[in-house]
Amino acid sequence: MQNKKGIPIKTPKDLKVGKPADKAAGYMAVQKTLEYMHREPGLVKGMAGLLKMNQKGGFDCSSCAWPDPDDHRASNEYCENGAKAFASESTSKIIHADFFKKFSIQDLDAESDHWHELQGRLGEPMLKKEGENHYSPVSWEDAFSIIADNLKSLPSPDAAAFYTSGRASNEAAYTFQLLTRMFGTNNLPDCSNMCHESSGSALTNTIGIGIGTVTLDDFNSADVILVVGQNPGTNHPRMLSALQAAARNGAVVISINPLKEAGIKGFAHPQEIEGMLGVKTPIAADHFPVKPGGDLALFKGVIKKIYEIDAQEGKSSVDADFIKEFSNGYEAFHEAALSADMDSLVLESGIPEDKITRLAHVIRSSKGLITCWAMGLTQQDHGVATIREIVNLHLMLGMIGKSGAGLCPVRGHSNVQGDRTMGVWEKMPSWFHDNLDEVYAFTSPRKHGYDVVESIQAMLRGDVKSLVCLGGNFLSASPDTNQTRKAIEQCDLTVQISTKLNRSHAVTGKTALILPCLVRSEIDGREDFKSQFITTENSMGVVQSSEGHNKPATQHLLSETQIVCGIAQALLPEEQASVFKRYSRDYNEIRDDIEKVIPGFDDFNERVTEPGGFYLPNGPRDREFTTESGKAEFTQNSLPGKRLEEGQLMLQTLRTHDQYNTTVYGMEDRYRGLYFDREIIMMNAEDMGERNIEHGCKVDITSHFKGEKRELKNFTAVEYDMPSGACAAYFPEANVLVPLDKTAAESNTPTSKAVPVTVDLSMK
Ligand SMILES: Nc1nc2c(c(=O)[nH]1)N[C@H]1C(S)=C(S)[C@@H](COP(=O)(O)OP(=O)(O)OC[C@H]3O[C@@H](n4cnc5c(=O)[nH]c(N)nc54)[C@H](O)[C@@H]3O)O[C@H]1N2
Ligand SMILES: Nc1nc2c(c(=O)[nH]1)N[C@H]1C(S)=C(S)[C@@H](COP(=O)(O)OP(=O)(O)OC[C@H]3O[C@@H](n4cnc5c(=O)[nH]c(N)nc54)[C@H](O)[C@@H]3O)O[C@H]1N2
Ligand code: SF4
Ligand SMILES: [Mo]
Repeated sequence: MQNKKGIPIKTPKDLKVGKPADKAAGYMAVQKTLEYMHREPGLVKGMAGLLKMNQKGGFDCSSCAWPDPDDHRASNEYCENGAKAFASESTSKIIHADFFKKFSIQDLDAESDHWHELQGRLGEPMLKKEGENHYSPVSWEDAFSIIADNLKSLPSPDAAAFYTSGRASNEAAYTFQLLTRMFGTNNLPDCSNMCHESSGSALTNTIGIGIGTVTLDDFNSADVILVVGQNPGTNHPRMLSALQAAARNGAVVISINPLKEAGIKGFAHPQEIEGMLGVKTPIAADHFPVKPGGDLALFKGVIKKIYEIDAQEGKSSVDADFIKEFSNGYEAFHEAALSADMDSLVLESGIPEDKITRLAHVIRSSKGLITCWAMGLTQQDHGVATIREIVNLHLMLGMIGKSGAGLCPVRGHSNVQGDRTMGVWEKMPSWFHDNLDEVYAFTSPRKHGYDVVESIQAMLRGDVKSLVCLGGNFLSASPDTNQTRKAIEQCDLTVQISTKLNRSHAVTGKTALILPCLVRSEIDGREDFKSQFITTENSMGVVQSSEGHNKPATQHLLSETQIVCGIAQALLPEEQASVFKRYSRDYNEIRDDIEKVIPGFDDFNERVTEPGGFYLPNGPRDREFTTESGKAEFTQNSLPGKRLEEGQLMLQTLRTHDQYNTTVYGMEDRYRGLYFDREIIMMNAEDMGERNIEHGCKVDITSHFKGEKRELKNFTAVEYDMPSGACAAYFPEANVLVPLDKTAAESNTPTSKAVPVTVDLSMK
């Protein structure tokens, strides 16, 4: 198959549906790794490069944020999807000026995300001038001064927004937020706003820190592990090794998810002989097919049942010592928990009472409980309340701050947690600003900035006119693609610091820049500049160094940090610019200043060169809770109530096994048995029957919010095992349906897992 420009693409439209896999990984994972290496960098370069991934002294996998083992590391410390990420970034295909001469931005926009991915690495800085439809080459110097001139001409610094995606290194993120604040705004939207913001909100207010409390080691001593609203087989594949080891040690792993995801059903370790032969370790001991958004009701049900069983058996499972010494608000929580109405909890969770009782028995007898979660919880209207209820469960049982127990929000991008630690947030606390002011002798702006949704709303109002993006794909990752497109096109300037082509290069402000950067596996150094390493922080708060060993894709590339420093030097007054000049010559200087501004980084440069890095302080691990009361807070969380009108289904938007967010590596969703089409909607058989929709039929999907309608036409309906009332389509194709203004309470996260829709047979 070829596209209209004669470029071969492999996007067969004919839908092939197979049987969902009953295990993850195994031999196919090895085969797929080899296929991707062959397609992109070539086998020799690819496999040699992989041996450096996640090794001490090597480079950190840029895909997900799952941690590496502290001590022993295998020589192949990666998974199929880590290998795909590496293959994608080390491809031998390069996009040069002739490519942009051939394709206008409209041509690029007409192509699929998969086609964008197949074109190769961005090779040199490119500029699209106002009124033109093509990009042409620009020097780095000119690019920096175009940005500086535009930003200086704005009516106020608050008319610019500075977006960060979670692959940026600590050094790049730190310099980026500093540049933004020295320029004079806190408009620092980031991908976290659309991701784990609900976890941050819930955890900060209850345990005093916005991140998880467990270490990888805790998985070895836990006896019950809940995996809630997460698909680790695809999105955090090596988490399955931790779950497999825990299961072999006798731990019970329980999945709570409307879908029975493959990795959780069984896992064949591709690097163990039995695994290669497909012998699987069953991981989930039990599966709870919760209704979409039914988790809050389920956890309330479990809590109520624990009290009931305690009363029946005359034996309390509550940790009274912990509650007394370390917590606040228990009595009110306890009273509210008892008064919850079990029938409504069963109805809202979709889980029968006897199953809730069974889950309560398992959790009640646990000596070490870990709860893991991801987007299935955070991207819900009541995501913050649900996570707070999980915190309640852990607090009442004293399951925090002891070996084998704790809270585990599993973070997305490889350095998304680090970027936040570095100050990429639109509302950093005042101590952070105080420290910045002291170290850099300036007055940082204190007014909170815009998050992602607020930035788009401000662009639509005309209040934000310039958007500078440190990585990511702002257009396709954001909700409501058509509104976001309009917002971006109204901007005067959009800047993308990127590695590979994506839709945000095709849908732009009047003037647009593509600034291509190095990837982590490449050497960041030149003849006049000693090669540098960078640092990252994983999902469990370990900070480590990462150094590339591969030759850069082209000689025109700069590192993210160099690019940020370049913009800062062109934009800021001399005294401030000189800081960035210093930083760009030696990243140790950046780390020395991070140490002064951010607690936990003492002797940063020294400690980070130790193999394996170091853990950041984490109060709750030692039962220190830095909330206002100084104690862990119990909360009361009410159920969301009715969320669907008659005839509506709840649509979730999720990832296939063959993509990294908006990067579509291939067209398969292997573990779900779905091949070769992304424009599909998975539905429950009964819901299809009621609508006279047969498997394979074309349907139109309409989302409903506050009387507004958003539509996607001609999607293919696929019968899939999930609770009635639920349906699923892929991110980013289905983002058109996600309303911009429908966000989670408190965190303002778009509710990408909770879109009320109607589905009808297509007319034509
Ligand atoms: N290979 C690969 N790895 C990745 C990514 C990628 O795209 N590709 N993305 C990275 C990023 S940024 C992130 S944030 C993570 C995302 O990791 P995940 O959160 O695992 O990603 P999703 O595909 O959004 O899957 C969400 C899961 O939640 C379930 N779910 C949906 N609604 C509900 C609900 O109401 N209740 C419950 N209990 N479950 C529900 C879905 O069925 C699905 O299994 O992965 C990271 N790692
Ligand atoms: N409907 C729906 N929408 C969602 C979600 C969902 O589940 N459903 N998930 C949300 C979540 S959890 C997230 S995190 C966001 C993701 O939002 P983003 O982080 O904005 O999106 P990505 O697809 O991860 O960004 C991919 C692009 O980043 C660039 N890139 C890759 N590596 C690097 C690098 O090392 N440096 C730099 N500078 N650039 C690089 C490449 O050009 C690539 O095209 O999407 C959110 N949107
Ligand atoms: S689990 Fe995540 S960090 Fe580890 S190799 Fe796989 S994709 Fe990379
Ligand atoms: Mo994410």
